[in-house]
Amino acid sequence: MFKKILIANRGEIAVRIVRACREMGIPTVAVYSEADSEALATMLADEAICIGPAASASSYLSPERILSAAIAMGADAIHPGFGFLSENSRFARMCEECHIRFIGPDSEMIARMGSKAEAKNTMQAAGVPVVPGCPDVIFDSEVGRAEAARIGYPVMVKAVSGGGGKGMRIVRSDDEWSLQFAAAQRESEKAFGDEAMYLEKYVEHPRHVEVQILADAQGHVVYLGERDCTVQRHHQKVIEESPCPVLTPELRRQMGEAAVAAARAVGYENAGTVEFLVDASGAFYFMEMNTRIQVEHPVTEVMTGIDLIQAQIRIAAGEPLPFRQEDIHPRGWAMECRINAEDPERNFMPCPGTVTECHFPGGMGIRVDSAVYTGCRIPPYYDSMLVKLIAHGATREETIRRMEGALDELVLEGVTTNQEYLKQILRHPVFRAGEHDTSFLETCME
Ligand code: MV4
Repeated sequence: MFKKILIANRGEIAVRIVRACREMGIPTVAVYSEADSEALATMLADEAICIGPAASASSYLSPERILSAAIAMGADAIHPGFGFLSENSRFARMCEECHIRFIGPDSEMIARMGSKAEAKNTMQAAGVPVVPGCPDVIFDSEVGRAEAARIGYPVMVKAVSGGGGKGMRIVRSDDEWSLQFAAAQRESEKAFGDEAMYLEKYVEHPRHVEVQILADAQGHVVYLGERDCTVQRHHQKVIEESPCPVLTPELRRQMGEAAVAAARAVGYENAGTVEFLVDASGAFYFMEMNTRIQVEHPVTEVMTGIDLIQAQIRIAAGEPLPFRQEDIHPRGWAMECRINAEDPERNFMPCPGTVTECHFPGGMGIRVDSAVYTGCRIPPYYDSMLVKLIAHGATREETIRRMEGALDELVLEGVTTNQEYLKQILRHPVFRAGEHDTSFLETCME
């Protein structure tokens, strides 16, 4: 097992990783920027080291600074968490070259899944359902226009280097083609320095359903059920739940097996998430594979009783999975709400500040993942997520009621949050019926 793990992240996920390591008896090093010197993770980790100024580019996003810290502190592994360097294949390769274990898949796998067009073609070849489209990468607008006509409008233009909605446009007719293609390509060039695009049929009113998988170095692959992340705003997830309210047991098994086939096809190792779109008829299509631990991983943890961070660490250390598919029995219903320091009344503008008063809910089936404490400062430089509330119950209704109680009980003073907005979503009849699609927040929460 590793002798010391450096946590290349901040906020609640850094705290989450410290806790997993502590349980495993592995010493931890927290890294922090000048804006995070009083962060909870720096206090809970065994050691902490400042890696630079507040700006992410010169701290949490700097491979050189993080690797220097790991070498200086004698860490033999790095957990990247999510965001920041977690899906940066160059960083993973630098770790490999320095003989420091990157806790995740290897750098080639990250690069391979990072190319969304290549990932899609690989999955199609492995027999995983994909959205009909064009297998070729498109640079030229007029080449794309001809392909769009062949596929049939509406189509979706996506950035090969994209993901999470950046560099993506719906095109509804040939008249719109030039404008939308140019806009998507420009956005991709700006965000990823890559003008490569791909094209597929647009799926109307889909749900976002993702399957969590674990794969060890010995070639065992299991799925741990799905998470429905359909409640999103501008590609930011707001509420996630498991199981997906519209899947039949048969569809669930098919998607789980498709996710396992996807992982096997590429020789995947470590934790991964296979993202699907599910249309109104129940047809599902591979979208992307995320090679990191995800924000919403606790939903799967409370459903299965499996500690995903601990599993990631053990897999990276070469240990085989201690369970097989038939040992995994997701139980009940789970839901996560993301509490952000933002103002829904002011177009969800981020609201950094000092948390002057803080009380977390508890009781049956409630878990709180957070790095917030009374008196802590929320810096303006990073993501605005403050708290993840996770509720677990026997049924969807019981879980929603527990979540409503937790949202009532949660106190965060000094900063504006989306707490009330979340309560409104939970009360909405369309959400309550589980009948929402990805346009729910825009169409129902105006
Ligand atoms: C789509 C789609 C419809 N048709 N692809 C958004 C993020 C990226 N992972 C995939 N996304 C979409 N791809 C086709 N061919 C609709 C979306 C989409 C979406 C997906 C999941 C959750 C919310 C969404 C909101 C808008 C669009």
